[in-house]
Amino acid sequence: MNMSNQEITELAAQVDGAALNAQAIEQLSSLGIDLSIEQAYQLQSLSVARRYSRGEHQLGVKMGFTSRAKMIQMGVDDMIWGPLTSGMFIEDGGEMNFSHFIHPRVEPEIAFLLKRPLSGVINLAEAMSAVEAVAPALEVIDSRYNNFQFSLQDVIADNCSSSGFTVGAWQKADVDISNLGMVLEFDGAAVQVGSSAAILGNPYRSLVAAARMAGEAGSELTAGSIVLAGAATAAEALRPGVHVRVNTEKLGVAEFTVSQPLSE
Ligand code: OOG
Ligand code: MG
Repeated sequence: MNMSNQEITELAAQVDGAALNAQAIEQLSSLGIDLSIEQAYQLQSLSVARRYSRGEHQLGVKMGFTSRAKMIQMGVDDMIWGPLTSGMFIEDGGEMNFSHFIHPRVEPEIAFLLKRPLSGVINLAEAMSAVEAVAPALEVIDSRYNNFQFSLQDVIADNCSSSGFTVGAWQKADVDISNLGMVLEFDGAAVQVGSSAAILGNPYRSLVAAARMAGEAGSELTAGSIVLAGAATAAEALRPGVHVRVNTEKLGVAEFTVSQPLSE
């Protein structure tokens, strides 16, 4: 679609405003805005730049739609990626403020901590050798669009629904993480059960893909940054007061509690 930079900048302000005010907006695609994938990423960068101008900084990146469970749940079948910022960080064992979200969901993930930068086409062994540590993780996604529905371009423009994440204790990267049981619990009861193998057959493949996407975007995954590999199961809707925990075989747990209504 023929769109000026100014139009894309204005859309970025709208998507960012929806996140900031926890107020859903109409899907861009249903407003007749037909973005290319490239324009959608341009919009994403401009919207995240607004977060940086408010004092947030980048902590890493997240991959999305790296499992069939997620692709099927959302009706999308391409991998996506976007930045994770300091404003999204939820301390392990801490509280997530429900009032800052629209219709948040949570999903079980694996996090990587990089000790070396990565960019471009790499193999599995190269990805593994760049990892300092791995951890069980939770991602909170909160689409800024009505009814949590979107096209591929819509969700890319909305920074891949990124809105929160928690990382459990870092573990040495020498654990074989290709097929670990992962249980997502609400108040101690399992709500999603899966395996890390659901993430592209091995979560390290997600890191390979993230490096490729960084290369294509002319950027890199930096040393010291976090990469979330993508959810192993479908996401679960959050509600006030619930205690959320992921228990991952060999890696342990990551957890947070959702605030009660009206708490600030
Ligand atoms: C988009 C984000 C997808 C994942 O782990 O697959 C994602 C969404 O489902 O709203 O984070
Ligand atoms: Mg995710």
